[in-house]
Amino acid sequence: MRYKKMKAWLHQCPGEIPQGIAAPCEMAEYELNNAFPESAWTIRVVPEMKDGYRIRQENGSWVLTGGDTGVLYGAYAMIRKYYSGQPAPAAEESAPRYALRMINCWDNADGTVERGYSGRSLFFEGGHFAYDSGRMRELGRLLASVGLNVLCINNVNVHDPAQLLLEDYLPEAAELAAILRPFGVRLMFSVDYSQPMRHGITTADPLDPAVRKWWKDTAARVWEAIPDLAGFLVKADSEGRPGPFTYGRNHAEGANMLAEAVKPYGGVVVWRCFVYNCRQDWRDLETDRPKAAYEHYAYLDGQFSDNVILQVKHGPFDFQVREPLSPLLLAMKKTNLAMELQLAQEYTGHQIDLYTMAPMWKELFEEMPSGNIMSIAAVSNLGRDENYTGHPLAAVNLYTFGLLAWNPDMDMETSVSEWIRLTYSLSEKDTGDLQRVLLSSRRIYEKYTAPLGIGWMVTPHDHYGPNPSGYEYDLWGTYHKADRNAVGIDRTEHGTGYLLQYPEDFRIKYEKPETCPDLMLLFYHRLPYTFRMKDGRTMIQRIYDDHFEGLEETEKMAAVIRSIPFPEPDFSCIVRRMDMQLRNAREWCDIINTFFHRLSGIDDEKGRKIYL
Ligand code: GCV
Repeated sequence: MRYKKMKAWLHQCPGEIPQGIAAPCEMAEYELNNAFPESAWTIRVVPEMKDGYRIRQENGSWVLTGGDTGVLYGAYAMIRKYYSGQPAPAAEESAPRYALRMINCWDNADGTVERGYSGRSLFFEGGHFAYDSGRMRELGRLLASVGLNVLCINNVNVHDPAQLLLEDYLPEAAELAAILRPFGVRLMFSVDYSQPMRHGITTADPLDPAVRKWWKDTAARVWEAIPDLAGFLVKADSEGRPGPFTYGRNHAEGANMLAEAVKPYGGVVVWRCFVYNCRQDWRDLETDRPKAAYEHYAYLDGQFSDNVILQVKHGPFDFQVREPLSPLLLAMKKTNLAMELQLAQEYTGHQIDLYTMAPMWKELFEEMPSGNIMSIAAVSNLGRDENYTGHPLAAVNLYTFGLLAWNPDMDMETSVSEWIRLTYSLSEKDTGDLQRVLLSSRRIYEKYTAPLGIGWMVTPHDHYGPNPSGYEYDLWGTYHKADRNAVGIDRTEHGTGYLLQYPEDFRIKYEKPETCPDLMLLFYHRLPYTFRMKDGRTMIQRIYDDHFEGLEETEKMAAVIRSIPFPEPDFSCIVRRMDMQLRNAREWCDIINTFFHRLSGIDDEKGRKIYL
C-alpha cells in the first residue's frame, strides 16, 4: 500500500491527480469537484485578476472568480480550510503580495542535493532526469496549494552536466514543465555564467558580441521549448563560480546582458547577491564579510534592467540562526529585489533538530517594509524521502513559507495550526501542544547553539554540531575572536563600520551595547564577559544560562513530542530524530559552556556542571 503521507498536508484530498489536465482552471475544477462532491461550483476566469481570486456564495452555490491561476489558488484556499476544519468563508478575496514565489532547489544532475537533508534529488539521478511523473504531479499540487509558483530545479552551483538543461536535456525539461503547468508552477534554471565558453567562445565577457549572441540564441531555443519558463537564476563571482568580475565588468553589466537575452520571452534574471571574499586571510583585520553584499551592489542601485531581480539572502552572512536583516534589503529602492530564505536546515539542525522558521521570518518583516522586495525565494528542503522533507515536521516550513510568500502579514500561529490540522488528526490538546513545540523550537535551538548573535560555532563544512573555533582561522571570514577577556566583533562606526550601511533609525537601535537587543549583542559588539546585560546578569552568565535552558527545554520538548500519537511511520521517525536532537543539544550546551569557561575562567553562578 502506498504511504498515505506521500501527499503530505494534502493527504485528505481524495484521489490521485490524473494525467491530461492541461490548465490551472481545469485543475481548480477537478480539485473542487473532488473535495466537495455535494456542492455546486461556478468558476469564472477573469485573466486580469492573475493570481488573485474571489469566492462568494450566490443562491446556494459557490462562485469562484479569479485569474487563470487565481482560480486554482482560490480552490486550494477552500480545500485547506475545509480539511483543517475551519468554517467555509461567506466570502473571501485574496491576491498575493509577490508575483514570484520561488523555490530554489540545490539539486545536482548526479542525484545529490547540496545541503539536502531529505534524501536524493526529486528530479535527477546519474547525470540525467529521473523523476516519477505521479510524484511530480503531487509536488505541483503541494506547491500550488500554498501559492508557490516558480520552481528552480537545479543547483545554483551548476555542476557538469546540469548545464545541459539549456541544451540536450531541454526536451525532457519541457516535459517536466508540462507536468507542472496545470498547477501554475513555472520552471526556472540555474545557469553557468561561463557556458558560452563550452561552445568555442574564448570568453564569457558580458560585453563581448559573441557572448551576447550566444545567450540570445540560447534564450530563443530555450523559450521555444518552454514558452513559460520563468527565467534564469545566477550565482556569479561567488564561491568560485564564474562571473563578470573576471572581465573587469560589474554585476549590472553582467546581469543586464542576460536580461536582454531573455526579455523578448518575458523571462527574468534572478541574480544572487551572495558575493564575498571566500578566501580571506584571518589575519586581515580590515575585511568584515557581512559588509560585502552592500559594497558590491548598493552603488549600482538603478542600473539594473527591469527584468533583473537581485536576490539577497535575508542576512549579511549566510542563513545563521540569528542574523540582522541584510542592509541591502533596505538600500536599493530603485532595483527589483527578492529576499532569499533557506528552508533546508543547513545551519539550523539538518532536519534532525526541530526548527520552525516562521518566527524568524516574522522578525525579518518587522525590520523591513514588505514593499521593499517584489519577490521572495526559499532554498528547498525537499528530497526523494517518502515524506519529502526528511523530518515529517519540517514540512511546516515549506507550508508556512508558501503562506508567507503570499502574504507576509500572515498569522504564524494560525498558519502552523492549519498545517498541523491538515497533516494529522490529533486531539485539541495534542494540536495545541504540537503548535507550541513548533513555535518555540527556533528559540530553543538558538539557546543551545551559538550565543547572542555570534553564529558560526558549527562543525566546519558539514554544519551540524558544535565546534566553537572550527572556522576561526579559516578563510571564510566568519570569526568571533573570543579571548580570555572578550568575544565578538565591533561592527559599529568605531569598529568595522558595518552598521553604517543601515539607515539611521536601524543604526540607533543597535549601535550602543547598553541598548542593543540582547540577542544581537555579539553580532554588533565586542564585549567583556563581565558586561552587564539589561537584566543585570553578566554576559557570560547569560551565555551559560541560555545553554543550560536550551538543553532543559529540549528535554521538555522531547517529552511532549513523545506523548503525541503521530501515526506511523511518522512517530518512529520523529522520535528517532528527537533522540538525535537531544544528543546534539547536550553536545552544544557542554562544549559551548566549557569553551567559554576555559577562556574566561569565570564560574557559573548557579554551580551547574561545566566540564573543565
Ligand atoms: C549552493 C553556502 C552553502 C553552500 C551554498 C552557498 C550559496 O555557502 O554552504 O552550500 O551553495 O551558501 O548560497 O550559494
